[in-house]
Amino acid sequence: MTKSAMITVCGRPNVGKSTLTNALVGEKVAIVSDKPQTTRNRITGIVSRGDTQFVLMDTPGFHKPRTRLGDYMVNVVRESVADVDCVLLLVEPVASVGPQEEALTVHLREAKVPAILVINKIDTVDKSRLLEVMAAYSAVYPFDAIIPVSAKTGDGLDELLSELDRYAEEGPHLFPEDMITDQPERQICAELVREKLLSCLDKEIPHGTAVEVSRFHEREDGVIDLEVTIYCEKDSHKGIIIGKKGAMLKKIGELARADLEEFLGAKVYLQTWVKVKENWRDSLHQLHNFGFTE
Ligand SMILES: Nc1nc2c(ncn2[C@@H]2O[C@H](COP(=O)(O)OP(=O)(O)OP(=O)(O)O)[C@@H](O)[C@H]2O)c(=O)[nH]1
Ligand SMILES: [Mg+2]
Repeated sequence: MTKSAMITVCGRPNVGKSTLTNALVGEKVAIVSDKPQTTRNRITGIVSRGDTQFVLMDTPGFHKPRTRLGDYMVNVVRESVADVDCVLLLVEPVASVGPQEEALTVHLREAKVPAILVINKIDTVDKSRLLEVMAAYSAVYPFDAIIPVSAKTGDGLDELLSELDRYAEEGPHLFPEDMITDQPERQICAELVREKLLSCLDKEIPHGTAVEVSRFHEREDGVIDLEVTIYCEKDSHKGIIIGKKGAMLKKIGELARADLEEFLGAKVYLQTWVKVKENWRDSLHQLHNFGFTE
């Protein structure tokens, strides 16, 4: 008999939700960076384990929004914690509950869903500190379980999956066995480019970028022609993204192309363009164009 479970991964920005999702899936379905607010949409990662299929939903980092894009992202989180079989609240291994976690527990209470506290990044702390972290969180919410993990090293992930098995219900699998995400190929390509913007650029600049695949064409010999447009918010940002004599854009393109070729399993001919769309993160019309609509 097959079983399945829908599981939402939520938590503050940068706590490792996408890293955990990728580690559980065993492949990269969500981009990762050391900057907060990397994920902007709900990303489905599918894990098939024995008879059970877990449909993981990676969500944007829960924060206090300052733009309409931020409003959208926070809404995605709110909607994603309702109507699932279990929610994972991912936290840093720190013995104090922050305002983001407080706010998320309010949503968990409202949604009346089972919730597991997942303490991530345990590779960065002494194990003896974990008891304090557990105590701090147990005081604010009655979690169904507490599981320390390291999404980076894989420590604790088997225990987590075994625990999640308890929330699976009998029924048909929602996705084919070999499927790992529901994102269209073009979107994954755009995200891979955005990941390089996040890793190569400083501070606010990558947060004001959006990436669109404007052309995806497979030649007869299998080479893929990919045209990608990078939107940014200011002329000055455009200059920085392009860099001196185009050096930065070249670096971003080279890094992205390597990932794109691996993902598509084909040789990629990549062309990148940079355009300015002022304040797009606050324009409902532009957000709609970039696919940030409910
Ligand atoms: N040491 C360590 N670093 C980790 C671990 N998990 C994630 N990281 C790092 O934490 C940073 C953020 O990881 P992400 O997976 O992008 O975090 P996120 O929660 O998805 O972030 P947003 O999408 O911005 O909300 C990256 O630099 C990861 O490499 C872990 O278990 N141990
Ligand atoms: Mg993420």
